[in-house]
Amino acid sequence: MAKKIILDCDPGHDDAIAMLLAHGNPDIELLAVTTVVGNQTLEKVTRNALAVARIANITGVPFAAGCARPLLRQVETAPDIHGDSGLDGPVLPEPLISVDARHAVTLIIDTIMSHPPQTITLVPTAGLTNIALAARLEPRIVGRVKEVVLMGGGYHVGNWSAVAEFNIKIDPEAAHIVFNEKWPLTMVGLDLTHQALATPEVVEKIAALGTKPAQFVLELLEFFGKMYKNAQGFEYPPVHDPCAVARVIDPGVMTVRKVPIDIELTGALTLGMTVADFREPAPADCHTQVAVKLDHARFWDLIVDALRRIGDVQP
Ligand SMILES: [Ca+2]
Repeated sequence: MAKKIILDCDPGHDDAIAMLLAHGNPDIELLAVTTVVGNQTLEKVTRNALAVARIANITGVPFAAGCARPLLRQVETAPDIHGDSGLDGPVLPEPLISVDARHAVTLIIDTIMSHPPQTITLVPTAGLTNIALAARLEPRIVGRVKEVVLMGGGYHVGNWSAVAEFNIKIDPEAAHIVFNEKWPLTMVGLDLTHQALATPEVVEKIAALGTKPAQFVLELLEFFGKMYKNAQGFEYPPVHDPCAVARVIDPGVMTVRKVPIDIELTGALTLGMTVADFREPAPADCHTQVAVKLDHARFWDLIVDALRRIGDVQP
């Protein structure tokens, strides 16, 4: 039976690839795509999500726009990585679908409450504003979702400060809510995603597909790679967000460790740090785990396979 997910995202180059993986993989049923301010403004990332839907011919899936700002903090976006549009590089088509009338938080709650318990996995790949508000507005979702598998954080490394990762740092209070709710939570952080590099070998495999969606991914990776080299000195770009989707599809694609994790809210230098406690043994009631080691070949095979199945879409 396909695994049902809600993808909460801020496309974003790697979010776009996460969408394609979720859509193209036969073991995933994409129930909803929700957007939140992050890599760019809410308006831009929502438009990008709808454009990606057209590129991959994603139909029958509701898309909803969520929060336009973090709970407490001012909006911070990442044009140095994702450009002015949030998805610079490829020419984006005009979307063919429009957003659901509901707020993303309402759509998330409605979707979880209308399905049997323990059947839906939440996959956030952006700031956690929508997810935090959903948990506060309808606390029953916490016991109802199967698990949360999110891209964010890093237990040994940051990218938006020395110790904090972008998705957590832009809305640390929301992250604090999400990490402290008692749902099973897997953090797919930078420690893992920095292993998901789009190497020339990977790019070659995607190019060999010769389809329009594959060409779209190549153009995303080209821009993303250039920005990552300039902004953070990466030889090849780390493709973060699809790692969380891949974990849901094939848990064996990465190894994890069960460790308590909390979010730093008061540190003068460490705001937004995901503090993971690796002391043994982990407490019996520990509900969080971190991804540690990626099987690089197995991960990229999933992406290539999803693109192959999507095929050559005629938008
Ligand atoms: Ca993202």
